Amino acid sequence: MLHTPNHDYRILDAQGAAGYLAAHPALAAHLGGTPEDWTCRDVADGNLNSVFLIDGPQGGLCVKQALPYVRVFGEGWPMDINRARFEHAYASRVAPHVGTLAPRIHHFDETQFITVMEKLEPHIILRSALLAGQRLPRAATDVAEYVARTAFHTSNLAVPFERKLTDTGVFSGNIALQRITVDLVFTDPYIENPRNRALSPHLNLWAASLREDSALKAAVARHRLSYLCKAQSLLHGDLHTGSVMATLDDTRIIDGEFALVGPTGFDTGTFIAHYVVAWFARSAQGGSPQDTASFRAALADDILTFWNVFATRFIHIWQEWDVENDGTPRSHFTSDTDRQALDAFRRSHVDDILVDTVAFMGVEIIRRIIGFAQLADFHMISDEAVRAKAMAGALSFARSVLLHLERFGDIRALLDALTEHDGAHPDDPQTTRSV
Ligand code: SR1
Ligand code: MG
Repeated sequence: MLHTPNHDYRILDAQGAAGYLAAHPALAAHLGGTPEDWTCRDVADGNLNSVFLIDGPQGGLCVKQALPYVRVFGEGWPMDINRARFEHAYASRVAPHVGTLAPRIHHFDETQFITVMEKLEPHIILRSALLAGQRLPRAATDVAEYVARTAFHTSNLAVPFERKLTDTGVFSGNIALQRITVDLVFTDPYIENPRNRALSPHLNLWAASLREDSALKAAVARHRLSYLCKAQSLLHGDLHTGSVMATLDDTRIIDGEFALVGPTGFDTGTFIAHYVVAWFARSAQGGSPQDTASFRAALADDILTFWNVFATRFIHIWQEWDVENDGTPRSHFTSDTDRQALDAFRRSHVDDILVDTVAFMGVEIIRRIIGFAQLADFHMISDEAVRAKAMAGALSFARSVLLHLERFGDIRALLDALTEHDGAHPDDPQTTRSV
């Protein structure tokens, strides 16, 4: 029997979503006309929630409802519906800092776990754009700006620790979704678990080799602990290219339901991981060698831009921030020498975030190939042997960076390593082990 959160909770279908708006005059006014004039589409695309777009003569709205189970799996995998509250709390907490980089939220319903927000048009999901070979050149810059702002302003570098601990308290309640991340991202890919969906039989040897790789599991343990313990800033918590909607000149970050206070590099690393996946998948997606090379060069460029914009903006926002905080109290940095030391500390702090970024990127890539939550980037490759080869390259790259983090103190080193792993073989997980 379906476990629902309260007696009044009802799962919406497309018609129900329109009816819901009709029953809320302030929302209906956005659409104009009467419900008979409206059209409603079910556009659910992610793993967890229902999403509907409703259009009227004057405008459109997006209605999102948290289901009490994992949408793509079904009722056999219950999922805490309170994630909608955390998504709303996250959106509210970051709103003063991110401006138009997030959609406008019009309404949140705590009983129905419904969020009504601005309908983004003509935005498309960033992953879909990349899959279609379309470049949205602002996206990497805008997401970097978003992460720099949210990471800085929710950290001890910006606010008194009391404020930071209040956030930590609120988001530490988001237990169910942190459990998903701990299991699906950090644990399942390194054990036999029926949820895993590694491409069989092609990647059986790779999956076994990851399970048997003690050094890799120790590296992953280090970063799993960091995810659990390193309370640096409020994270989006699931910042992949499916959590970004963009046009050529506008970018919005959506879907903050996995929010937690954690290591800043988890957001930056997750985002870069999905560009790396797009890079490895590209050669097998059927374009000409020239098209593949130029799209890959663009993706590498976007990764570089993303990191450089993040690092520069994070430091700049910090330099401009003249408000008391408990991370770097103003009373300690009054002379020129103090300020130089502070600047050096800023740079080393961002260098530390890069190390975390690279590590979390590696972990995210592995889980997207071995674990439950797979990606269209690879699954659109119909020839499984070809798909496995692209996946093996990405796995080899990810394992290598996790085992040799000391090599990646510079983002360019990461980009250079991409090509070294492009030829990794599905049948021979050991060949590239030392690369
Ligand atoms: C059961 S949920 C699987 C994945 O979907 C979400 O987007 C998160 O990435 C999660 O790990
Ligand atoms: Mg999502």
